[in-house]
Amino acid sequence: MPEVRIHTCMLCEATCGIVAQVEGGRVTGIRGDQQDPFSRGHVCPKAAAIPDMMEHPDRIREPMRRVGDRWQPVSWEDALSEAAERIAAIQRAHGRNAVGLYAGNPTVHSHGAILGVPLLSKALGGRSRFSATSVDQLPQMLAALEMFGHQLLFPVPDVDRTDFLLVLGANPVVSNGSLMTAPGIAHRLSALRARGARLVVVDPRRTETAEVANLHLAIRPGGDAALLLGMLHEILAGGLARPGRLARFTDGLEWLREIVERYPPERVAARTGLTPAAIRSLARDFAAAPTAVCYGRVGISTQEFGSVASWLVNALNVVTGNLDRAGGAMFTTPAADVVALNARLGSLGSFGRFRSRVRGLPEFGGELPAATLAEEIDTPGDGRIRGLVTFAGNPVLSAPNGRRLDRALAGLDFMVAIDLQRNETTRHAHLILPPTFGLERDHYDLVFNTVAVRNVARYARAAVAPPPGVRDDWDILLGLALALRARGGGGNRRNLGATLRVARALGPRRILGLLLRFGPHPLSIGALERSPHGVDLGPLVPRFPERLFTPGRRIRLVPPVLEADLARIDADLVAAPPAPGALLLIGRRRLRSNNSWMHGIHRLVKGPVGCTLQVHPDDASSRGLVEGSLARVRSRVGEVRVPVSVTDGVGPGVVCLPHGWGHASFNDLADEQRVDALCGNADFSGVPVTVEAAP
Ligand SMILES: Nc1nc2c(c(=O)[nH]1)N[C@H]1C(S)=C(S)[C@@H](COP(=O)(O)OP(=O)(O)OC[C@H]3O[C@@H](n4cnc5c(=O)[nH]c(N)nc54)[C@H](O)[C@@H]3O)O[C@H]1N2
Ligand SMILES: Nc1nc2c(c(=O)[nH]1)N[C@H]1C(S)=C(S)[C@@H](COP(=O)(O)OP(=O)(O)OC[C@H]3O[C@@H](n4cnc5c(=O)[nH]c(N)nc54)[C@H](O)[C@@H]3O)O[C@H]1N2
Ligand code: SF4
Ligand SMILES: [Mo]
Repeated sequence: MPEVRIHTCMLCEATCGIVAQVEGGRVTGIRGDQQDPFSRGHVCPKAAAIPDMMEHPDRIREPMRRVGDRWQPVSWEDALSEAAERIAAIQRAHGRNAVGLYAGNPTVHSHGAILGVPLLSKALGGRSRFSATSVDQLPQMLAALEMFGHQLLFPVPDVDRTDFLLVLGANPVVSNGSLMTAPGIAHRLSALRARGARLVVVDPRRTETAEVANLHLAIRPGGDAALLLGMLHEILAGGLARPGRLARFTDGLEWLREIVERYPPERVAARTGLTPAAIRSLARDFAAAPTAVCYGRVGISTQEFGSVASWLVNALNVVTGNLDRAGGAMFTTPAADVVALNARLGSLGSFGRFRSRVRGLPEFGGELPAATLAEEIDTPGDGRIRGLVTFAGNPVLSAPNGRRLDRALAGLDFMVAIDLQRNETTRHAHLILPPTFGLERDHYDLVFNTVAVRNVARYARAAVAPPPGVRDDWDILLGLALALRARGGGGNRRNLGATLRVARALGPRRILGLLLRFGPHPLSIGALERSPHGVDLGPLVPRFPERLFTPGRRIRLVPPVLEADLARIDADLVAAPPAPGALLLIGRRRLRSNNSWMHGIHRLVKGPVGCTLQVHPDDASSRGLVEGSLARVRSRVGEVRVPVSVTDGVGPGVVCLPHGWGHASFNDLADEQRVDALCGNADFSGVPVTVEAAP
């Protein structure tokens, strides 16, 4: 008899509730959970691929050791002690910074991993920490740290109640939302339109989200900071600012007005590719809406001016009175409050406490930018990275200049990867340690409940037993940390022994239980288990000024480091526009793929070719390219060959390629030297390329 088990999809930020059919210890089907108060039955095609991934023939089911290019199984005991031994030896000989750590995206999709990675990081010590943060939302964290005093205070667009949603550089209809956990976002956007609210999308490509919007504005890549300055000018110079109650605890309103005085729409328009009139009317419509929210994501974050753009998005919401109010950009009250926990542990965030060895890029939150990982490995000298741990990541496909990183990894003295598969990155490891996956483990969304459009909580128990040879990420991370400490790896660090002992005694379930018990809602894991479909804790409510972590609980509307970065915008505004015929490359996501790692699943990749270069008809014809023909795309750092798709969805001068594909990787073209110079976040938007018919 099939059993039915309730769980949560861990593949993207939407956190859809799922119902799994389990027969003979195997998951034989997945559907949306109609009784889930948050996701209400929504799922996308990826959910059905969870069991495919769990049962994939290429999945690694026991620890593997690489000898030359042969892989052989090894016991957990041998694997952990060998890994610790070799890491400790490198650190003894070359110092703590000689062993690096990269924590990839799925870290945030598992409470065991998000709690466990800091343990391994502490045991390794040193400064060579990297993660997906710096190829993603780092600028948005910097803006939150500087303006609100805490790097995790992400404003969430109140999509279900707003009268005007302005989307900059996000495509939630495909990505299913990011830093905005909103399962069934496409339905929520239709409901938004149906109630008469407006949706405006600013994006160089006419995206799937732009297709359902009232208005699409095709911006020139990297032009968002200029656009926002022009909009703020129109609002502040035009007397349209209405900060309301925010004025009581906001510093810098007058200062911002003086700053944006310098940026009338006529000055910034050319950089945006939009007309001054379009900028003015967008600003006026936004300011006039009863409630409105500007929401910016990957497209404004992974670009040259990501930090300034992220700051100005928040500033626009503040001056129009839309921050921290229903229908605007709000803050959650999560049941397990990791924002408050981090504050209590004294880690509000940090910026620029130290700099990277080779290029001098700044630290953020104890990490260095992933764009500098390859050069930190391949540049000789004191402090060079010689050993690496990767956790749930594939930076060869996800970080800029993947070719260089690929070569660098091949030169490491030792590498260990914690992952379920061999991929472009983990193939370089000497050891691969395989984790449980999918419905084989308990699940609670520690991270995504802090960015959800409603306050919700849901705890899922593992639905099936894992293959006997794998371990939970938590156990692997803690096990490696303990083994390292036993061998004196990393050197002496205060409290490490005590921290690891407490962590081992509690485990992730009891840590979560404590967070729930001392959180803002009276909840326990037991209570959540009695409501497996999830508990709705109500709509978001205003949290400021109490939730602010700045001195005196004030919003810093004009953080000095961000204001200083306007000098780069000023230079950019007078820079020569792209030469006629030049092409700028941007990225896209596809519904049936997930960053770098689900292309091995037949169910998802069958059908039309997904990895194509979108080219405008004019640019195609001037290069002799037609639909389906093979193009050679070249940048400063590399080249790929990829089939062409001719479409006016991209404007002339813009070409678009998805990232994460091994055979034609976007990041073989993305240049590791192109970063947001303020914080070192990768810049994937507007990579200069040449395109020609492949010989
Ligand atoms: N050009 C370009 N590059 C980009 C982006 C872009 O838009 N354009 N996007 C960037 C963004 S936003 C991100 S977040 C990064 C993501 O890039 P990465 O941080 O590299 O993450 P993924 O590509 O998702 O790789 C996930 C890996 O984790 C493994 N994995 C999956 N689940 C688990 C698990 O539960 N435990 C463990 N141990 N392993 C697991 C998978 O097998 C896979 O190998 O890419 C970035 N790179
Ligand atoms: N199906 C699927 N879902 C996913 C993922 C996936 O790989 N597949 N990845 C997950 C991850 S890790 C993340 S972080 C989220 C990301 O979620 P989103 O932020 O919604 O991601 P994208 O779809 O990459 O949207 C970024 C948009 O920015 C646009 N853009 C590029 N340059 C610029 C620019 O200079 N200015 C402006 N205004 N726009 C620009 C691009 O054309 C693109 O439409 O998605 C998550 N969900
Ligand atoms: S939208 Fe995201 S969370 Fe929902 S089923 Fe698809 S991948 Fe899973
Ligand atoms: Mo991401």
